[in-house]
Amino acid sequence: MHAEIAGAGFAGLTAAIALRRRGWTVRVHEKDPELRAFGAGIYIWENGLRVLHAIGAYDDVLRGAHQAPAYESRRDGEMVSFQPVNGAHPYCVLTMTRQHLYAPILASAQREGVEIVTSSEATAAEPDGILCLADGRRLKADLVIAADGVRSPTRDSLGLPVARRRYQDGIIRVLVERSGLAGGAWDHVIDFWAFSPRVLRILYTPCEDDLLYFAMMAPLEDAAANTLPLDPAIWTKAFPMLAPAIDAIGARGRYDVYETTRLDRWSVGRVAIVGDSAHAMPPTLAQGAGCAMMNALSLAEIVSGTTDIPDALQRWESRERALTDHTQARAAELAHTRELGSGMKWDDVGLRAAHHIPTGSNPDGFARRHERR
Ligand code: FAD
Ligand code: 5PR
Repeated sequence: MHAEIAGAGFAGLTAAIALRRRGWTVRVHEKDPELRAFGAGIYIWENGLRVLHAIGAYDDVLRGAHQAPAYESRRDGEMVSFQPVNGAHPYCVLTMTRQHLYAPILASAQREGVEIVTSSEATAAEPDGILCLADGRRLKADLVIAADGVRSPTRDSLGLPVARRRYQDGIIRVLVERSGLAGGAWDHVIDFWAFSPRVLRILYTPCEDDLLYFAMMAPLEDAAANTLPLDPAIWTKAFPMLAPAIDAIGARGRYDVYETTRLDRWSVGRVAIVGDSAHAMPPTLAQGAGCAMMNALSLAEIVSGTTDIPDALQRWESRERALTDHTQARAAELAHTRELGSGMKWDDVGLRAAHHIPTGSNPDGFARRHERR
């Protein structure tokens, strides 16, 4: 059995590795000339770690990723929630740069013999198992996977109705040196909110290699706070304790608005749509990549051992969709209400995905490692 995959992101590579491990030949097409993750930092909860374990990337991701002892939220200087995480605690979440997550997944794909073609842009897919490329070639496969992200041309070529949303709030994301913010509470994830005199937020995230990931949010109408290069005076006034790191940001940083998608169905014939191309969600629960990787692994598991691919793809969707829809809906609600400003809610409603055992993973083979760096 052979698969052609559009997109070498977290979803495309996860599907590729999982299919190879189940005996498929796999070719992945990446439109960019280079294989690397772009963007700043990322959170991976236990569900994502279980997928990484199932695709042979867990040990390398664990090594050097940050294991925060606690996740806290502070509003106008007051602590509004505090949750010990990692170690022996029921919640497990690692934080890292995106490249730290991407490199071991890519290395595993290469070890497994996944063929990856760079500067290879997919333009369309056809239900009987054809992937069309920008250079005019038409590649035939038993399974075609559209894993080409939120603006997926491969998905769009199928003519499915796509519900898209662009959110009001944008966010500046940046990696910055720790600049002395180390030890004690500085090793925690801290969601800093200021509501008065001005609404501003910095989600403070320690990563590996003594880097911090800052996600900096201001209301859209606050043009001064949303302009790059950012004005350190605005942010240090609200968060004076972060001044050493804010002052080190300089010209770095990227501004993005949240974009989301929702489909009526995740497959047409032999074409599966997976990851952000099917279900991009606001980052408020930090589950976009987690759900993308879970669904990619599950896809490989469910299509293996059958020859009726279209039927298997429908079974895949029936099995996985409810959890993804639930997570996407809750993430959207949090993005609307700014509820996180009153503290993260540590309940099963928001964190159901984090505790899910992904289809295709080995529930007994995965052991959380408790050692700290
Ligand atoms: P992508 O990562 O977008 O990968 C798609 C790939 O396809 C890319 O390599 C792209 O170059 C390639 N491509 C595009 N078009 C083509 C084409 N035509 N042909 C070939 N290749 C193509 N998730 C978490 O789990 N935890 C977090 O902490 C988290 N934080 C986030 C913070 C923000 C601000 C945002 C916006 C998102 C966050 N996410 C987080 C979500 C996460 O980034 C995405 O869900 C995840 O990257 C989706 O993976 P993907 O492989 O589906 O898509
Ligand atoms: N959580 C994470 C995150 O990166 C963001 C949010 C929540 C991990 C933004 O980037 O609330 O927007 C958020």
